[in-house]
Amino acid sequence: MNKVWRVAEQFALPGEILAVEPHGDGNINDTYLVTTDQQFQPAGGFILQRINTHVFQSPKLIVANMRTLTEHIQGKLEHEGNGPTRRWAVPSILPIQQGDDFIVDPQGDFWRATSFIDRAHSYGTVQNEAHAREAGYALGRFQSLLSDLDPENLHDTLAGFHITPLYLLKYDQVMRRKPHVKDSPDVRYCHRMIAERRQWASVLEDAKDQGALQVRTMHGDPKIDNIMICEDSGQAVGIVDLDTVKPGLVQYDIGDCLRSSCNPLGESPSNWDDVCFETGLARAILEGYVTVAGDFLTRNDFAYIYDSIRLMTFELGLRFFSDYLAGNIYYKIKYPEHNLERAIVQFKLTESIEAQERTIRSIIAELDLRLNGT
Ligand code: GN1
Ligand code: MG
Repeated sequence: MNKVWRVAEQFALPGEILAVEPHGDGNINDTYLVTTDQQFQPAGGFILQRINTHVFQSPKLIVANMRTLTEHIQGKLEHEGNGPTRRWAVPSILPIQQGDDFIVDPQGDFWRATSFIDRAHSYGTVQNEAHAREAGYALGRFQSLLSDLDPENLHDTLAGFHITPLYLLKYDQVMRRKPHVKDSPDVRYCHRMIAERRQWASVLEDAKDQGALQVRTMHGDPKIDNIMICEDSGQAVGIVDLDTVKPGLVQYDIGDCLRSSCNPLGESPSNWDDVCFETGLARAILEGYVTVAGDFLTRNDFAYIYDSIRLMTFELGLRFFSDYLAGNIYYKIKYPEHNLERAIVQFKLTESIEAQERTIRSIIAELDLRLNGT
């Protein structure tokens, strides 16, 4: 019996474990799907994760945040009464037999389990416009359910997450250590992309400091892989991966969702010259988003959507590239140049967004007008 299986057995399960298999494609934590012989979970199984404590240094705070937000959402869903009739699910933390929320094994690894969303799965890339619309709906629905959860009630599980100027500082620090990477046109391209955009990279933080944007509760990682689609209806039924739910800007979420969902080739295509930001998909996502987010979005929120899409894409390129320079200590990699290639993909996507600024801004303006009038 392997180690993961032994950990899985410590959770409070009425049935026998049938299988423990690696699940998903996460870049940080190790994720397993545990299948049980009883239908105690609607899906007959649950998700078990080993939290990467190099990244999340206080994993107990993640579990505490998850409790806070699932209780908040469940409470709202129960009181919705005549509200949206669509199915919506939120993963909840599963207790261990001794009643605690997590396990620290003898090696010091931190494990937690969450319920599985039944009859639903996610996709690594966007499938079509209907899928994109559902992704937008999911983000709006999630944010709207959390729009009255005071961010002060949540811990900061990952300090500095999505604060782009801090990623620039990290990049500068790595560069000062003179990293041992081979010089190449690809590496020079990445340095140039960063140098040309660093003045602008504080755009969201400046808007926050000036009071134009307000800190709310965010998901932090609403990429297409984390959006669950119902197998029966094709509708979005939830967002998973709640580790980075914490105080932040809704713009980080909007930008991250669009950078991921409008790139049909995904984060690791073999030919990055074909990487393109599809504005038809962007329209579909934002249309789905505003059907549920219209209630809490301000005009300023709309004003910064274009910058947020461009910035979150650029930021992920900067984060991948800095990790490549630092010796690949943050993201899991499959081969030595993986983070460099991931960075180039995000930078190509950034250029594609910039080349279509006018079209993207006009989609946003049209939706703003539709919702808020002149
Ligand atoms: C990481 O581990 P995963 O795949 O859920 C990262 C996100 C990135 C994403 C890119 C905590 O998420 O910010 O957008 O990779 N999560 C963290 O695929 O850094
Ligand atoms: Mg994640």
